[in-house]
Amino acid sequence: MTSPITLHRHGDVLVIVSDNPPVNALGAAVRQGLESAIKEGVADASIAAMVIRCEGRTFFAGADITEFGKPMAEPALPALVDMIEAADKPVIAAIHGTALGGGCEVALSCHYRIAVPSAKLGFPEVKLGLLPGAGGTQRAPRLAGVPLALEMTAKGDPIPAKRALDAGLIDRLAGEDSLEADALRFAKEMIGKPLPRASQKTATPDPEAVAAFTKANARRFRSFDAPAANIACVVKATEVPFEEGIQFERQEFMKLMMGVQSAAQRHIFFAERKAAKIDGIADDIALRSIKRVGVIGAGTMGGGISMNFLSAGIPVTIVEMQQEALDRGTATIRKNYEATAAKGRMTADQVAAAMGALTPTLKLDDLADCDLIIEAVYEEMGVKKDIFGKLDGIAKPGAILASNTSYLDINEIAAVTKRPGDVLGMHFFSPANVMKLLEVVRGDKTADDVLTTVMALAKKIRKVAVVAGVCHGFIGNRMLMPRQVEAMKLLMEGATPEQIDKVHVDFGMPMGPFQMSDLAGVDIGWHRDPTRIESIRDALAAEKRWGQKTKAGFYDYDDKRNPSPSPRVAEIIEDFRKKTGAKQHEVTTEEIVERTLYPMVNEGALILAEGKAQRASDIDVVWIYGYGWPVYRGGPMFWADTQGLKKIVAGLEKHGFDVAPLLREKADRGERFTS
Ligand code: T1G
Repeated sequence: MTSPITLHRHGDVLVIVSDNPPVNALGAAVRQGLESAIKEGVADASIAAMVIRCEGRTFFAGADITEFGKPMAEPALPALVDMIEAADKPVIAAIHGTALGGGCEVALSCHYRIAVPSAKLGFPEVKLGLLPGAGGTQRAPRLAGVPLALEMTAKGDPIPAKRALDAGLIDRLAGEDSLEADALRFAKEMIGKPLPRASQKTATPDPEAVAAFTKANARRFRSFDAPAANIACVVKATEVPFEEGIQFERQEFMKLMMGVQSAAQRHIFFAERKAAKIDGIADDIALRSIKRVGVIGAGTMGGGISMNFLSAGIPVTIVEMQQEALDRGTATIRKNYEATAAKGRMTADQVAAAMGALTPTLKLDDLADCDLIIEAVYEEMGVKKDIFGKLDGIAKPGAILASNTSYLDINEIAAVTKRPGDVLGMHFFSPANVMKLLEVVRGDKTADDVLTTVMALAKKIRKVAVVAGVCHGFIGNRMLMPRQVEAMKLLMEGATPEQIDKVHVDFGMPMGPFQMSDLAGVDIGWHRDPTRIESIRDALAAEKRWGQKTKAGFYDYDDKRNPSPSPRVAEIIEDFRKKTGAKQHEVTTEEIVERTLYPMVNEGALILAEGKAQRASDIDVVWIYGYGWPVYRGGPMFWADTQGLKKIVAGLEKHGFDVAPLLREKADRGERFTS
């Protein structure tokens, strides 16, 4: 097999080139090629300097994550970077794209670094539950100081080349189109000069910065193991000699690598990318061109959906029935953009461009030139059928017709059109311009190119898309239902809303079932007859305890929407317990987990067996990006695997649930849902 590393002589400079698509990951072949190239360059007296660069879209984007958990082939990355730094002639890293993780560590081990202005450098390992394990935590603070090293390693966001230059992480900027030539020139200039080695510099202690950084990020880092380990390594770099710091880094890296959190976060890294693939459809299928999007409904969802496309530079025609609603909707879009601009995340020009690409109208006919039309109106099948019937006569041939419905039957909606192949669901999560998840609901007749076009468009509008089959609630909301049903039953049997919510928040969810209900609206799906009180929810709704929006739901809320347990809700629950004669008992945390989280896994197994999700990891992606399931637990199906499926089955049986056949089958065979 040919090596991904090739050597090119330019006079007395050896250029070492890596060509390992898609991101020049530092897999075994790359490491072996680099090792022999450096050895050759060092041994060859006619070589006076070396340049390391990469073909394709980026400099090394890190270690090859697919190699983790398997025996690591020699040379290991830490040894390789030490060898580069030990070279007795200048080695220059020529950086473009994103020098990330081990790629950034290779760069820091070089004597000099030159980058194009558009390049970025970063240590995203913490997002995989890890830390830079090849000297990054020791070299970065020596080159750029503790504050930037803390930010880069413990938060994991890349920095632009200019900031890296100002901080001393790189030495020069190259021309955007002359990286190799500029790197060669730089190399020749450095021949014969003393060799700067990051490991020989000193990292200056900065306890105030460490304390401030740790305090400022305490909430964000809550429950994660990796950020604290990154901070500890950076601090260690200021306290002990380099070699000792490296030992400490290695020890902390291995602890994280062997831990469940990193396995979970690496699982989600690949799961998110796998979700974009549709089994059985060729990768090279021609996509439809989406130049203009129509959105029907300028309410919260319609407005948020429109912003996704406007922010991606795709013009939107937004339709409402009443001028007042249309004006309110467009004003809300503008207000949201202006709020983003006020935070410095958009310029006034960008706001103007986005709003300039928005065409408000009262006429459905104005959607005739749209390539994709997304209906985001009232969640009622009759209303949706009426709209799709009209769209069938208005939309141009080839236009894709999508419904934002959160659980209704896409096949039924498609059936009112003469073009069911062009119809599918695009289920955005509120707030639609913020939440990353998009459930793409594939109807029985949805054409392959329609599906792949929408999946590709999802990436363009920076959504994480998951294909769902048609069923009540698709994937996420379908799994939410058993959780909510059981949570209500637990109230009847002695638990309180705050007790149940606390179990979920302690587990790592952003909120529990009742906090979520108050946020979404207790009255969602309520029959709206205050005289018909058949459940605790009916009783709350009848008293206009509709949640945060009425400052009362399962909790009472102050003006700042801070929740407090509600004596009135306790009374209502007590009344219902008495009325129904529900048997009371001491509800434990374990029971709450078994009766609210296990049934979700059970439902996930049914969804898989019915083919409503392509793979278990897709279900995990839905819950991470749609509901805030803690990424360090990897999603419901991965989490079930870590608990052991036998334990899940036993817990479900203990509480009288019907165990999904696929779940039982896997448990009996000692199998996992996720790899
Ligand atoms: N290893 C293996 N495969 C990788 C990979 C990696 N590091 N990065 C990306 N891929 C695959 C990815 O799965 C996808 O595959 C394809 O490349 C395109 O990726 C010792 C321990 C670089 C910003 O965490 O952030 O170094 O789906 O769709 O949107 O200290 O990929 O096509 O089959 O994401 O243009 C640290 C992770 C590793 C960087 C490009 N590095 N990658 O984004 O493409 S740990 C990272 C990214 C480490 C050392 C430590 C992004 C990207 P497929 P993509 P993109």
